[in-house]
Amino acid sequence: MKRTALSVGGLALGGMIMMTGCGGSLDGAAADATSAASVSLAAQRNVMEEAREQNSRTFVAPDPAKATDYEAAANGSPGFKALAGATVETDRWAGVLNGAAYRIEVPRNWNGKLVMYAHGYVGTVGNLLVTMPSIRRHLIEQGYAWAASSYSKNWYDVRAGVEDTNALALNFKKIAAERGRVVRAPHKTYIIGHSMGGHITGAAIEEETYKTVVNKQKYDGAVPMCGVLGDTELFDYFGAYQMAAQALAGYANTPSTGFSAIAGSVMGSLFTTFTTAPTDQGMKLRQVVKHLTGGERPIFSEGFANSGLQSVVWGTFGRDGTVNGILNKSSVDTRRFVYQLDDDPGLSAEEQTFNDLVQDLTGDPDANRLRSDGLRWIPKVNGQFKVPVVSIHTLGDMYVPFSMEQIYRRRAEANGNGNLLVQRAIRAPSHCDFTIQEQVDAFEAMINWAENDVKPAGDDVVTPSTVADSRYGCAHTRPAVQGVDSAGVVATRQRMPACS
Ligand SMILES: [Ca+2]
Repeated sequence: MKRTALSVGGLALGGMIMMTGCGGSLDGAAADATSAASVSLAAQRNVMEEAREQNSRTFVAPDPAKATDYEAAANGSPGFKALAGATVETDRWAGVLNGAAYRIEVPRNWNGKLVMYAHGYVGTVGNLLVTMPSIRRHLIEQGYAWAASSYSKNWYDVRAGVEDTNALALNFKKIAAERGRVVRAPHKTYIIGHSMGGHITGAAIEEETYKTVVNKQKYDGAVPMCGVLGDTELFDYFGAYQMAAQALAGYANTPSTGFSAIAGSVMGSLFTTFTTAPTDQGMKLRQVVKHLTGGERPIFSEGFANSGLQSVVWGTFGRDGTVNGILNKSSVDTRRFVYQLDDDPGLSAEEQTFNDLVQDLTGDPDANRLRSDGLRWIPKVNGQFKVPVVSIHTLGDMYVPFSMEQIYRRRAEANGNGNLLVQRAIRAPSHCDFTIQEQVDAFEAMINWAENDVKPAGDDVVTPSTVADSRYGCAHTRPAVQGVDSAGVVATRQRMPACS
């Protein structure tokens, strides 16, 4: 057994995920990223609200002049270098807004539309990080301006991410003027993001967000990619996975927060090599995880065997349910899960026994309640939105699993908004490991829908027989291209089962 997972035991939501498309840091400085008037209002309201560990953490915005691609903008203010080989000229500005670093790029022949980019989780570190959109070349060559915030806080602070991204959008015209370029306000503003940034993207367009956020920004369309679209249900999944794993290894009654003491033994019981060679008990875990993550489907096998990403998932085990101090109490609730050891949706006697054996985790129903001082600590993706959404998700993602899309679908349908949501399954085995073309296709599909009322094609993510088809995901999966996509994505895609 390789004990690679043990070395990441201390990582937060996933630790440092530096995969294609999952940019840097995240978290934001929520309520304090605002106009003076709304700040003071928030401060007044804040008196009645409890504090939390995240509030006391401090963060450092990077100095734009120290970036490896630093280049002064035309008027001498901080900027960054042009994209190599870009066919259009742009203005590029870097700076700090309300404690969050940002980058903005505006083509000289700007089309009047702004795309906000929300990056993924950076980790439990103090240094903030700005990440540029993976489809930067496409955006600027099509005339779009883009802007990206580091957010003013790290950790899993979606509240800060939404506030700081909105604040940057609201300040776009003002920043341009300060840099010597007079622009009109964007006539369309869109939002796209990866992973935790997909959560931010989904949350940013929610009615509850418009009502409770301090920095109020409306969006005309959204593209969440590999997004945490089930919001806190992601942490329920981690909890269920852990409790099933330890039960299969003979530790059903060990407290969830006691995992570090049994981690090695659990892994040794379930794998001869983590996670590519499961034992008989490990094969049962594989079934459990398959159904927790979206059901029988192509690329699940490759995803389960992706030991690097699985190590990140196992690194979340043993937590106390507060998402590392984002909440004050645990929100994790596993009671609704039915653990499947086979592909029959019914419960066999063995499954019944197993479900009785696995410990339930029960969170505090108020752990992530509505607040009077702004967004919830973990903003919700309720499925209450009024703009077109095109989401993409890889089928083999064990970290932010495909089931997030199924949850989003059900929530949108429950609120009568299923007609505004198009989802696309991508045949890849990791987290956010999309090709550039898949991301460009999703973006253009959303734009054409928002602006020309042409609803794009998508995949049914909830019908089990459809999702289980061996060709599921072929419709929107696009080949990796050498020199365009990362070497890792190019290599990985060659190992995926062909669609033809
Ligand atoms: Ca069954």
